[in-house]
Amino acid sequence: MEILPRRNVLNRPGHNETIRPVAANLDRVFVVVAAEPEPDWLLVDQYLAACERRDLRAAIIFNKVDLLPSQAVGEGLLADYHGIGYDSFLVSVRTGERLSELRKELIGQCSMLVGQSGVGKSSLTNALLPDKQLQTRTLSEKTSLGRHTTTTATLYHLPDGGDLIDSPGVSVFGLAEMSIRDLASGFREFRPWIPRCRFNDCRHINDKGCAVREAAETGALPYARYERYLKLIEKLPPSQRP
Ligand SMILES: Nc1nc2c(ncn2[C@@H]2O[C@H](COP(=O)(O)OP(=O)(O)OP(=O)(O)O)[C@@H](O)[C@H]2O)c(=O)[nH]1
Ligand SMILES: [Mg+2]
Ligand SMILES: [Zn+2]
Repeated sequence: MEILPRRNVLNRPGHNETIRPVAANLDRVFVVVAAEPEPDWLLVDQYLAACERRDLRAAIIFNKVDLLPSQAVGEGLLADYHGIGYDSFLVSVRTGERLSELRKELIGQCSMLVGQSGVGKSSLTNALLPDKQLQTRTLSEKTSLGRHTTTTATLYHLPDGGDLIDSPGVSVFGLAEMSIRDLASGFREFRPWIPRCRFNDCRHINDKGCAVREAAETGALPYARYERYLKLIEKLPPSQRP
């Protein structure tokens, strides 16, 4: 039997500091947010950086647009991400809005849904796989914060070809093995500026002559993303933060 090389592997920390593969040969990761619960943009940026680090294509799904006053509100919330080149899909599982567009994107690809609990990853998977009925939960049942209804990543074959992985999201994508340098290049809009920093080992925090910080301060980069970069640095384990 031939063992094909893995194109990319997503890891998460296992027990005893081991690293366990989550999914191999992924074509695209969809970071799912929703009108409810309120999007955790720090988490979104963490997922996106983890994808960039592994050369994984990423896109954003904004679910539950039926709960928004208008589509424009959703577009506005994603403006920074559009500006830096991430594709996005504003959908509603409840009304079926724009689901066919998403369905087309998934054909022949291996895609994975990640995102905080309750955004509707399993609901989306159900909607895209008519014969499956995965367990989803109602928001009123949301008593234990941080607990996921879906507990393991599971791969499903799509009817039109391709695979879809539903995941418990949060636990899958950590900052495992990321250095400050990885994190900075995981913010794709920083990349053109990084070589212009005065020092090679610039951390883009308070470093002298930092081009990234200056670009954020003058509005050449989305400032909110830069602020979240600073917050994510603080979340790195001390050993990854020399
Ligand atoms: N209003 C509205 N509610 C939705 C929509 N999609 C899903 N929901 C509801 O959101 C709740 C959570 O959905 P799930 O699919 O379980 O969320 P999940 O992302 O899989 O959550 P975990 O498995 O815990 O990570 C359920 O009550 C769904 O009915 C939508 O488009 N609009
Ligand atoms: Mg789920
Ligand atoms: Zn810098």
